[in-house]
Amino acid sequence: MNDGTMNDGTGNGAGTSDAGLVTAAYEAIPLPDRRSFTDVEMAERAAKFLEEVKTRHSIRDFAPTPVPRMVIESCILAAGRAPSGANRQPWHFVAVSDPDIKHRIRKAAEAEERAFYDGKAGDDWLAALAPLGTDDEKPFLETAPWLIVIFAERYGVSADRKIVKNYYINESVGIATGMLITALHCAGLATLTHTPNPMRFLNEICGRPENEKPYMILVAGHATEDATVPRHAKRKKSLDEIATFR
Ligand code: IYR
Repeated sequence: MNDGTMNDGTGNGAGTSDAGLVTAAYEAIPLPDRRSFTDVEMAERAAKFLEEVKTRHSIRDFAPTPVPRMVIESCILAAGRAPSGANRQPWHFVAVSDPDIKHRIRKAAEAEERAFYDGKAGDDWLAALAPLGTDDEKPFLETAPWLIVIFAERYGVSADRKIVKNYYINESVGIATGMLITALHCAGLATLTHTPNPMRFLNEICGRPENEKPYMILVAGHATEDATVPRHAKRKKSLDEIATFR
């Protein structure tokens, strides 16, 4: 049975060990944490959050300044509150601060990126990336204090070693990743999403099983004093372009 340990924020129990997550029966409980705000309060809160996320910028110039593990733990727990298909929580986060592991990730990632920028990407893709100024050198993979390697659990394995299907895996892990980025930003950290495809090398380096597929590396830390961002990245679409109200 699910004894509630899934929800105590300890991060234990997902996937392989907690059969209750897979077999629990329906049981309704009163809505926890009910909150109610006036329309004015909601508008203020929404506007305040918008201002907060407007100050999020993907950066590539990371300072070596350490960041306490506790901060990363809270942000990962926040990501773990994301909704997921059948509440399977099909994600695993490997938070790397070890310089040797970061070095190995950098070397392997740069090998993939060299192939990408040397032709694998194709002309259209390289043209699309030109205004971002990216290349195959990824020093931030060693400079930044934390690399959070996000894995998508393609299927679970129950305590009795049976395969357990997961649902809407990409959607679920995408939402959790968005929440992680937002949590890190709200904590005061800068991030970069990095996808040195193919990323299978990350299983070996991070010691993750083959039922988990590397989804993304999220680089996290502080920006250097002279950090820059590409102007292109700050051209955000207007509300009219991204939304229709009917
Ligand atoms: N993974 C490569 C290429 C890259 C691809 C996209 I789409 C970007 O928005 C940025 C980079 C790299 O990290 O350089």
